[in-house]
Amino acid sequence: MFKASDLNVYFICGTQDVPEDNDIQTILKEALEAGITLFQFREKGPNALIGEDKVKLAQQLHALCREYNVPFLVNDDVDLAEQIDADGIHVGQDDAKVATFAQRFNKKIIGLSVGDEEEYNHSDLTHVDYIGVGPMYATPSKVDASEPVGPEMIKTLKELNPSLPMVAIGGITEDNVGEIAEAGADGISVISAIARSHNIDKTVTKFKSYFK
Ligand code: TZP
Ligand code: MG
Repeated sequence: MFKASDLNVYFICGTQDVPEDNDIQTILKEALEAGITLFQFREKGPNALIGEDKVKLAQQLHALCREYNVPFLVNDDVDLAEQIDADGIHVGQDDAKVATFAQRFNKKIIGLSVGDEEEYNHSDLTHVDYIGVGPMYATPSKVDASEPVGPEMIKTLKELNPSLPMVAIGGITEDNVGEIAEAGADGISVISAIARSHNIDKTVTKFKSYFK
């Protein structure tokens, strides 16, 4: 069963996000040890794994998350999520429409990216468990990211729908997480702040302290 607190410290990662001297298994294990509350496998870009390699890595990371009782979500790839029996799926506005796969993900977690009020108003939230709102700030991790909307967007959307769980995304660091928490987000989702952290335990512990 999904709960809003699952969004507290939500780590997103794919092989493209990992520094050259590290690997995704090691980073995820450290993040899980430190207490992340949700993980999304987001394998994207020119060097992304595909086919069997992608399936194998997803299964391996899913198994690791299971050891820590942390839900494992797949970004975009509905077929992969179903094939490996992931705990859920996260899609963007330009990906498969939730209504087209919701039946296949009955009892699973479904997340949708929402950039602003207009996208919110045009989104069918019938089967959506949470929305990812952003980018909050400029991000180094998404080449086609739209203009930052800032923490104000969390406030705006929470006013429209106070009971819908919302996680902030995009350029969130230990230095600006306070503004996000203050705006009323249920949590933060980050790539680089954890994948590139020199002390994952310290970073995650700091993030967690804002969502108690
Ligand atoms: N969607 C909006 S911003 C973003 C995604 C996937 C990237 C977030 O990465 P980072 O490194 O935490 O800014
Ligand atoms: Mg997408």
